[in-house]
This record gives sequence, C-alpha cells and structure tokens, in this order.
Amino acid sequence: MGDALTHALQLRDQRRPLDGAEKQAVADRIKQQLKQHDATLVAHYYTAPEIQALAEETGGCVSDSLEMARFGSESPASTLIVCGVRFMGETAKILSPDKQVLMPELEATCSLDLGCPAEKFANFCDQHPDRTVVVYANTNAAVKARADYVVTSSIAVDLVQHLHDQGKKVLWAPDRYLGSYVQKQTDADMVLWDSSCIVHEEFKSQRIREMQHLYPDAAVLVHPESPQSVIELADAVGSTSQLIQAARDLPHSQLIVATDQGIFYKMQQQVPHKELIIAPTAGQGATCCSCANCPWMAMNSLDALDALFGRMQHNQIEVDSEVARGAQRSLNRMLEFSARLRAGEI
Ligand code: CIZ
Ligand code: SF4
Repeated sequence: MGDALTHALQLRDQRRPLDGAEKQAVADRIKQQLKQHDATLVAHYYTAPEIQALAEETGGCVSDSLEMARFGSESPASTLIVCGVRFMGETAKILSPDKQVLMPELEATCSLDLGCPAEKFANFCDQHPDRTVVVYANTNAAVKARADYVVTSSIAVDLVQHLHDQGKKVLWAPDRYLGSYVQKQTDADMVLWDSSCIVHEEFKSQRIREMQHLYPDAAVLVHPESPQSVIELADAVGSTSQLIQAARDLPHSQLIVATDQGIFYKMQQQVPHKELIIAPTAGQGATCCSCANCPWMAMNSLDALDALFGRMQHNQIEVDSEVARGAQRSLNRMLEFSARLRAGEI
C-alpha cells in the first residue's frame, strides 16, 4: 500500500486550491465536454463537494457504490465517468461492457482492495471449500470473480442473514471490522479476511467520547468499517446511504458523524437545519493519513476531471474478459438480491 498511499498524499498536498471564479470556469468547461462526449458523471458520496454538485447539475448520480453500479448500468449515456476509486470504475465497466468507462485518476485505489490480492485470496478460499464466499464491493475484479456474492455495506447484514438462515457458513473479505459487525448482527458462522479501511480505522472511541461530553445532545452516526469500540458508541450504524437516512430520521439536531467527510455535502442537503460535526480521528495534522477524508477519493479533483477530456484514451477502465465474466456473475447476484430486498421478497 505504501507507494499508492504516498502518491495520493503527495497529490493532495500539491493541489493548488481554486478560487470561486476559477472553479466556475472549470465546471462550465466540464459541462460542455460532458455534452460533447455523451458522458455522464457517476460520483461517490466521498468525493469533493464540487464534484458532487457537478454530477447533480448535469443529471449524473451521487450515491454509494451499489447505486453507482445500478445507475451506470441503466444510464443511456455511451460514456460513464466514474468519480470514485478504481473498484467502482471496474464494476461500471463489468456491468456495462459496451460503454466507455473513464476515471479522472486510474490510480485512485482503496486500502481494502490493496489489502486483498487475488492470488492470496484464492488460497484462502481454497482452505475453506465448504463456505459461501461473500466479498465487499471494495475489491478488485479478480477477487469478485472468485466470490459467490458481492455486497456493499448497505446490504451486507441482510445477505449474510439470508445465507445464515439457509444454514450456510460464510467466508468474508476483506474488511475485518465490517465483517465482525455483520457477524455480531447475524450470529452467522464466518471466517474473516484481515484488512481495513485507512480512513475509518482512524476513528478512536476515546476521542469520540470526549466529543460527546462537548455535545451531550448529539447523536453519533458510525460507518461499520470503523473499529468495534467506535461502533459501540453509535446511535446509528450503517452504510453511507443509511447514515444519510438516519440523519433525517433521528430527532437530534446535532450529529457527530464517523465516516468520510465527503458525505457532509449530501447529508447537509437532507438536514439543512442540523449541525453536522466531524468525528475526531487519531491523527493530528500532518501525521494523519486520512483525517476522515480518503486520499484516493480526493484524487477526483475538479482539475483532474477537467484534464481527463484531454487524455481520454489513457484513462479508460479495461477489465480482462474472463475475469469480467466471473465478476459479473457475483455482481449480478448482488443486484438481484438488492432488488428482491427492495421489493420486500426477502
Ligand atoms: O459502498 C460504498 O459506497 C462505500 C464504500 C461506503 C458505503 O457505506 O456506502
Ligand atoms: Fe477504501 Fe476507505 Fe477510501 Fe472507502 S474511504 S475508498 S473504504 S480507503
């Protein structure tokens, strides 16, 4: 992970902030290019506010990775520009092989993906042939190809519960915190791969408790990629879309939010009168890799998106066709399960 993380942090530190007029000029240019290339923006909640705003203004999507996958595959546009991290671009290409799929920075990766190399993962699966293999969406296509099911955090508990109810034992990868949260919720028999998200594992329960003393009336919202000790402090635990929903549903007017701060853009739209407070991380200034903002998500800057149109040939996502076939099978199972869940059939 070292080199990929150092590269992302260097880019983040070198970036010159644009002033308001510059931002507007760049955004206008991008809008024109999108039209010219029949392209739509598919952005994750963790990207910068100006990227999310642009996706909204141009009829694209701002969502979690499950919805990004669904939106991309249903979009009539011939080109998808995925503002997120690499596995999201791969998923878009696998589900829409005939579309051109581009990303502003192909090197935008994820510590969970890096922490689960396909070959090692295949060996792990070979050691547990009796288990149903469930992998988190934050994995590369070859890992997905080896899995029975892909899940996102918004359906992980439901899917594992469903498998457990059928008497199945589960092999889970790669996030150990999310895996052990799912295990506790479902009581399923699970073996866990040992990887984590560098952003969420920085949240520390002691510092959040201090925050609770400062804001005694605030509710705490936690993403389940966080350590168990942090999850235990939560008034609501859930995926990004579930946390946005919880922000609406909870009666509290102050919310301490333990997930990537990119989520504040959409969450604040939903609860304009509530005060959103970033949960503290362990890091201090320069010593912190994440500071509640994923350095790889941050590679999706307005500048990088603007520059993309000048080098479209170089920023295409391609996935080996055999790997793509395998991954498509487990991704389709995710989409089907999620559709049945939505329809109340499960
Ligand atoms: O699945 C996603 O979009 C991620 C990475 C987080 C979440 O909980 O939605
Ligand atoms: Fe991966 Fe964590 Fe970044 Fe999400 S926030 S892309 S899980 S490193």
